[in-house]
Amino acid sequence: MALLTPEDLANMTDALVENDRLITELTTYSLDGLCRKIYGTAPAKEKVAIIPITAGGGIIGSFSESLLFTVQHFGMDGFITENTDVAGWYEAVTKGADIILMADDLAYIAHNLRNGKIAHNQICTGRIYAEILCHAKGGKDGGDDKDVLVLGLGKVGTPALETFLNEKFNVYVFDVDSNRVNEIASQYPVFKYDSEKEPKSFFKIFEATPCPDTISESVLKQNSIVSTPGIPLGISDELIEKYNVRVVQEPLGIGTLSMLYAVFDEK
Ligand code: NAI
Ligand code: PYL
Ligand code: MG
Repeated sequence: MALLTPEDLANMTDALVENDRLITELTTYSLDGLCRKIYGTAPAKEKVAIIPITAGGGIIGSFSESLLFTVQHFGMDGFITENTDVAGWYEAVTKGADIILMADDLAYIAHNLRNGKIAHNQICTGRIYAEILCHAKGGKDGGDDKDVLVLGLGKVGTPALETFLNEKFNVYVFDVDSNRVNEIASQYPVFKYDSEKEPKSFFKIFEATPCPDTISESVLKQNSIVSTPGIPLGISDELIEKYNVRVVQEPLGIGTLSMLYAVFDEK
């Protein structure tokens, strides 16, 4: 898994606020409103403990702080444990935490200690960025278009394409790894996207790769919407401007809110 850097998180607070505004404009739902709708859950004054984890590559500067910002920005009570790892877990539980957030290099999880629910960042991130596109309205621009392009078929892209299929989208897929494309096409009713044999442009594009410039001019329409957790951003500034592309992308908070709603109690 590609790991975040402190640089990726430098503008995270502004990005979360700006993306929430854009999501509301595109879907008519605020980010927490959309999470509430798709998971059917709601916060109930849970206390969220964030435990810094030193395993593997260790503490990422601003990681825990970005999680705390997300928790508090959406009106929840949270704290970062003073201790790390196992001592941090002990501290979290003895201070009355209801939900634990913690990440090592392989998994970033939310665990609700009261109801036992557990959520994985890659799954919840794929789901929420896909749901944003499913709920995006475009009127005459093509918001009701049921075609979507999914670029990157890894741990985030796969739950995204499952979300699109559940919402009855025609899902076109591409991955630089052709074995992965074949594997996905053998398991799901998707179309393999081939830019040379059958070029096609899309109003809705989902991207989850760790590479820049994965979104080429040929797949864009005027006013396309790109929903992408991928870091770095897969579309150039030049193409964003030329096609007036609306881009939903933020490094940590959107996926984190999705994880929290995945473990809250049903409303
Ligand atoms: P992964 O490694 O499981 O999957 C990435 C997929 O992209 C692979 O199948 C790979 O073959 C494919 N790929 C690589 N280069 C490509 C290219 N040029 N064109 C098409 N496909 C290409 O990674 P994962 O966990 O799915 O993460 C994807 C991205 O999302 C990473 O950049 C990760 O850091 C980011 N991420 C962001 C989050 C957020 O909240 N913004 C949360 C979780 C992950
Ligand atoms: C959570 C993400 C999204 C993209 N890549 C994943 C990543 O960077 N994982 C590593 C997180 C490690 C956190 C570190 C800390 O500060 O507690 N152990
Ligand atoms: Mg995110």
